Amino acid sequence: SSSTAGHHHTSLPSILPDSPEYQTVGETGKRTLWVVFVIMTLASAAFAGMSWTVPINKRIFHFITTLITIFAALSYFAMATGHGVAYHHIVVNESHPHVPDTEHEIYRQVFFARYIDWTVTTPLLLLDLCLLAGLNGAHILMAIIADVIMILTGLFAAFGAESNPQKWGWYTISCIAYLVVIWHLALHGRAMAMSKGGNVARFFGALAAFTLILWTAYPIVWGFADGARRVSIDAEIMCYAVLDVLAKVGFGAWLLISHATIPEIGLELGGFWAHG
Ligand code: RET
Repeated sequence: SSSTAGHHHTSLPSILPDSPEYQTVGETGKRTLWVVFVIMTLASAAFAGMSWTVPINKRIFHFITTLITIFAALSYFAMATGHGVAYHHIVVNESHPHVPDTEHEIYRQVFFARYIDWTVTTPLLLLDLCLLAGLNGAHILMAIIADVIMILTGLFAAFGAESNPQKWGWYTISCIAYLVVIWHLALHGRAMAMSKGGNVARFFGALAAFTLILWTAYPIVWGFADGARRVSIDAEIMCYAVLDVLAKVGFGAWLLISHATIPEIGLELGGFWAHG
């Protein structure tokens, strides 16, 4: 048998169905989840600490950015301790020459805690970028709603069947929603940031490009891991770990350090956030 869980039935006649294959987290994956939990916790403390160096009416980016790593720490704690994970049952039809087709069953772990995390943190990341650009409420709301649709349809794709359009249909819908998000950032966000000119325009361009490259890696990793099942659970965990640390901690550190050195950032936000 090609099954990884087949050690107990090697002597059974082949007329019996193949036993299911389990694709689950290993030691490396678990250790990676714990490491990222620690990184997110330390980053949350550091970002919160940085907020005390500026007056409260200038802390909106510190507030949003600290929340992003706090939510990530919660999500990684859940996953490291075995919460927020479910088995996705996949039935694959296999055809063989000379003998009847067989059905191969796979149970692959899906860490749905990620999608809960992303539903909250990707809108907050977008909010950071939109406020930096000085985008109006209407465009911010549209970008965030498209983003939430992207994540939730991605969650449905992760549990989608492969015998009908479910999985790749939801994936396609999610990618279209992602294009709507990019549209708002690249078109409206960029135009608003450019109209501010100078340091803010330059910094928005760099941070948005960094975001665009990192975010685009997520659907690619998903395609090889959840999608085509060519990547093990542990490798999937490691890919997302690197991306999450860069997209949340790298992004946040860059934003908050620049906030301290570029005085024009967030100059007009006082009225909305806090007076003083
Ligand atoms: C999925 C799969 C379906 C297609 C698309 C996806 C996009 C996900 C993105 C996630 C970004 C996550 C971040 C997390 C925190 O740091 C859901 C993977 C388009 C863009 C930035």
